[in-house]
Amino acid sequence: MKLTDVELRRIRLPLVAPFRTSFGTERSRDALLVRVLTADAEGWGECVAMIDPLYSSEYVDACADVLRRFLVPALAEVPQLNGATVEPALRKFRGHRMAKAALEMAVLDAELRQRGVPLSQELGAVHTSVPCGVSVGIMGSIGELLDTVGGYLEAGYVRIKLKIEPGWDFAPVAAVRERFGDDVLLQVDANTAYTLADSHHLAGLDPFNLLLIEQPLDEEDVLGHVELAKRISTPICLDESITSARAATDAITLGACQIVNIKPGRVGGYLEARRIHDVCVAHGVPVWCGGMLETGIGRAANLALAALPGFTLPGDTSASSRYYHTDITEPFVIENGHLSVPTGPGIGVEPIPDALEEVTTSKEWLSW
Ligand code: NPG
Repeated sequence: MKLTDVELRRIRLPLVAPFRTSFGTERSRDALLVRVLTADAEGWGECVAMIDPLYSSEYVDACADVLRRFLVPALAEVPQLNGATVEPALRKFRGHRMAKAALEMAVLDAELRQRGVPLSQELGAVHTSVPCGVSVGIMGSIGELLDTVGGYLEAGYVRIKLKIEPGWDFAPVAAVRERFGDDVLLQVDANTAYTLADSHHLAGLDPFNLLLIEQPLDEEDVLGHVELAKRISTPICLDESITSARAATDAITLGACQIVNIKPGRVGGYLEARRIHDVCVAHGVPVWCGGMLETGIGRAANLALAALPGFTLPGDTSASSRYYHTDITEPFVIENGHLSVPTGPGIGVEPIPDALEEVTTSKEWLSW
């Protein structure tokens, strides 16, 4: 394969409700889509970067810039292009994993469509459906939180993740346990909002039998997590800190985490995500698939990944209706607490042209 054309498309989808985390509030999803054309195939990728560099250093304008100026021109030089040759061709450019991941996803989609192979099969999936967890933002009141969690449980979600920050941690967890009982699979996500000095406070969550606490400390504070793990009994899961298979190996070996959240965008693509899965399986560390408020494009690919055997915990792969009134693909619908893994070639879904146009804010064909 060789690249013939690449389109960068910006879209904006309003969220069904604002989503507040310890680092900010998302009201709409301003995403970047990458569409690649080769002589025989078309492929789509979704970049998970947000509008501001608050979750990580990447942000959507910077991703578009690095794709336009460096990544796509470098890839256009590769004669034997396929999913596996993307990462080696882009390795000389430091960082920019979310931008690289979007481009790799589009090339992989094009390659697999041409070969007639579903992404799930290519990655080594063993399940045809995936259990759905849901991530619940920080709310204005406990009452609002309990109504929201109750609605998700009624809809069939099998695991609840509460976003926490100092001042919104113990009380929401206690309220959810009190209202919905000890059987609900419950976990919390701090998005780096605490320091090691909070370890005594975080130990206060131990009696609630949480599945895990996600990324309590700064992303670079790996040794802080090692120390925290000795002071609390809730298992620690890392998200922001795990940027590669090497970072995963180091964190696990040091004892910084007992569980890993895998987000393909954060680690540079689905192939590195699979390597992290393999590292975790080799160390007996459970993994689950995170989410970045993806449209149906990214969601389809995440479901393929989440169907691998090491994904033994429910992920943030929720139904389309949890995010958007209208998605740009056929919506993913929760059934008996699960979403079906797409079966078509490549990522197995395509944007619906009218729905895509409706939310498009800009489009650009690249030249090189
Ligand atoms: O369901 O896609 C989803 C969102 C899951 O909580 C979620 N994502 O830190 O993991 C995270 C968080 C996030 C949301 C990160 C928005 C960045 C932006």
